[in-house]
Amino acid sequence: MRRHRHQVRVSTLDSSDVHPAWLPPEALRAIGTRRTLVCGEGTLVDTVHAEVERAANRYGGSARRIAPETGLSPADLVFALTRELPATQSDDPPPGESDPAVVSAAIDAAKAELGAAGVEPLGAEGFAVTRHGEVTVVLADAPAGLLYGLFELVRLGESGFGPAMPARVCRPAMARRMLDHWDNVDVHPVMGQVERGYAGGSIFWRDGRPRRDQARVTAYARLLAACGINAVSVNNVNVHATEARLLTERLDDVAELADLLRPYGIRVHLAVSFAAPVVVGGLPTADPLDPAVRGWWAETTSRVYARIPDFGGYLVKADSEGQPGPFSYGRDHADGANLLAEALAPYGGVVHWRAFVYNHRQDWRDRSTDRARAAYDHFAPLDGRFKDNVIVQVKHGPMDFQPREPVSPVIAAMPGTRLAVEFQVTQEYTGQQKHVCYLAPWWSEILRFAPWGEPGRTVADVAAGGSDQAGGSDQAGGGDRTGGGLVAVSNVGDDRFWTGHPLAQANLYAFGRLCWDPGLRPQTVLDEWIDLTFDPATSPDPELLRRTLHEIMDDSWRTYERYTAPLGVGFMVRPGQHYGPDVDGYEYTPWGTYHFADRDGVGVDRTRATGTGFTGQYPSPWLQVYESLDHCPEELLLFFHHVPYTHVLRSGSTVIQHIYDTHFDGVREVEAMCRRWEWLAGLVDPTVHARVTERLTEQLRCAREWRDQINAYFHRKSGIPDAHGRPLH
Ligand code: GCW
Repeated sequence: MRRHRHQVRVSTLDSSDVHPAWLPPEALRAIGTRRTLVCGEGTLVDTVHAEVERAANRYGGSARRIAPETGLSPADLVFALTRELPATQSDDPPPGESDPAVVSAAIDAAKAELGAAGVEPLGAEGFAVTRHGEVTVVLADAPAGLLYGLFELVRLGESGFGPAMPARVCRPAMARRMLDHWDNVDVHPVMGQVERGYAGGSIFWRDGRPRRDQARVTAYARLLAACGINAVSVNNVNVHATEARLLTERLDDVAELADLLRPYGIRVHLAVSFAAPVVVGGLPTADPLDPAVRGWWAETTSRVYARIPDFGGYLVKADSEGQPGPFSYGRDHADGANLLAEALAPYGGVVHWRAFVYNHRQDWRDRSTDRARAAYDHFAPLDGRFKDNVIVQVKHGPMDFQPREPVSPVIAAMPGTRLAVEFQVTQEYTGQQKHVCYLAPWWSEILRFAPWGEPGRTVADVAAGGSDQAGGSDQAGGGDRTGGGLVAVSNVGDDRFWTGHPLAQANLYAFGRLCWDPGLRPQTVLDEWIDLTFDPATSPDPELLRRTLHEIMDDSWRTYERYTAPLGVGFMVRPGQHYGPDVDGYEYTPWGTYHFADRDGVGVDRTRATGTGFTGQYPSPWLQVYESLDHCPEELLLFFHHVPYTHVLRSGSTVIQHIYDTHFDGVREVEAMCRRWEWLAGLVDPTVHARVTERLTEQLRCAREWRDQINAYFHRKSGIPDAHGRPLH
């Protein structure tokens, strides 16, 4: 048998100045105290072994690597591949309760249990964890499953070794679970090293060069694997001159990152410029139908795969916010995406083609143009024309990662296309990692949304793909293709806490977990994160710690929503930086993000009857629900309707009074967060405590500013006083 014994580079990160996030050494304590056998071949099995060995060295257990034909030895934990189970040995076993025969019996029982339950095959990344006698067994069909099984055991801690441990079989809902870094190689004169980054510099790049902090990137890969991510795009979708060369002469820089991410099952993707044939290839055109252009992409892509055989594929932002695209050549986005897909297909690569295409130079005086319509108008007519390895990547909402938006109608409009849904873990419009804003409840709401009405296929089902036809409607489409999965913009930088705000780590963790299982409850995910990150078991008051973190974080997204733009109208942020209030900041600009407040009312009429017709992009029942003032969900009222300030909500309150009330409430909730956080002094790492305290101080200042500006603005516009006589300025 061929043996791979590469030295795996597992993190040597001991620099006490980088926070371990959800993988402090204690998270592996339960595993590290056990005797573990790891059976199997390949890089990812090497990683599992290295992880267990490191934990065993710290906590007194042992980690033995065995081949299927090697003899078993006494063990409490076994990792094995279903097709290469260690051979049973029963000749003359030494006595003892966990002798090799016991281990062997546990493996056999685990395998038999899988067979009886009819849960095989486990698939490329799935695994089973079972317990028989005194032995916990992790089985997988492929090495990646063992890696994810390891991290499942990390989450289980001691309970993974208890008599009551129920057998579990886990497979990811999404085949591709991806993070997009908006990291620049060169420091961009306006956007800096990381576009919309709120956690310092890039962990990959610095001042035009690779950063080469191997320990940091390895630690990152480990954290991502532990929450289930398996793909990373390493540069900004706005591809500038230097970054365009990552595809060609700077490919070695990408390969270095691929080498560091590979041991944790993460494939590298690259954002490329659609104009690459011109800007780096020296061709006169990037026309997707030009044979020389096709030849250039084929040749360039073959070089990429020669250097990085498991390269994931390309990510493209085309004809959007100044990025080049097929429109320059009179071609459409199917022509553009298929060009790259054709080059990637021989190697199994995919192209993520973003649907974020709109006119960012519109005339604000023109009330008929509606940015919310743009992605659907451009992409829905192209359904069925994309090659199989094109994934159209759609932002979850029709606008742009606002704290509240309806689900994008594109998600229901392209049954013949693989769709990926894009989230924003980086908090561009949700407090920029200065504000506590746990986003999992928001993402969970979106993933559970049924675009064709309930009961029926959900957004998560569309992203996962497959042949589930629960929607029952012809439009629900489906087929049996793998879906495009989930993608999110990363919130990580070179900050010592990774994410600037230490509590923003929970968003990164939660995104990975929801990709794996979109049905997880956000509070459960938060519990996992708290238990791993803060090790409440060693805290003097674990209950207070857990409860207080929940009180601060569970509802923090809704708190943020309360003190910012009201009732789904969006934006009202400072132009450019997107932080803090500026109610009219975008109102008379070309960006298409308006609220239309006047002395009588506020909101965007997107109805078919009297507005932009955007509601007509939804299938039933949402078309009717959103069209109707009576049925429209109130949190989206001003997204879909322009209403007078005196419009009465279902609560009985008027729109204007609702605006005042929610803004006072939101600030009160932030004040409560600040008090609660003080209780945790002494219960969490003092450096974490200090950083969060500093951020909360800013959050409170900013929330008050939002409250006062929004309330003053609407008071001045409407002339209507607060029913409770509070100061409106
Ligand atoms: O929300 C906008 C951001 C841009 C970003 C763009 C996009 C990378 O303000 O900074 O560009 O979205 O998603 O492409």
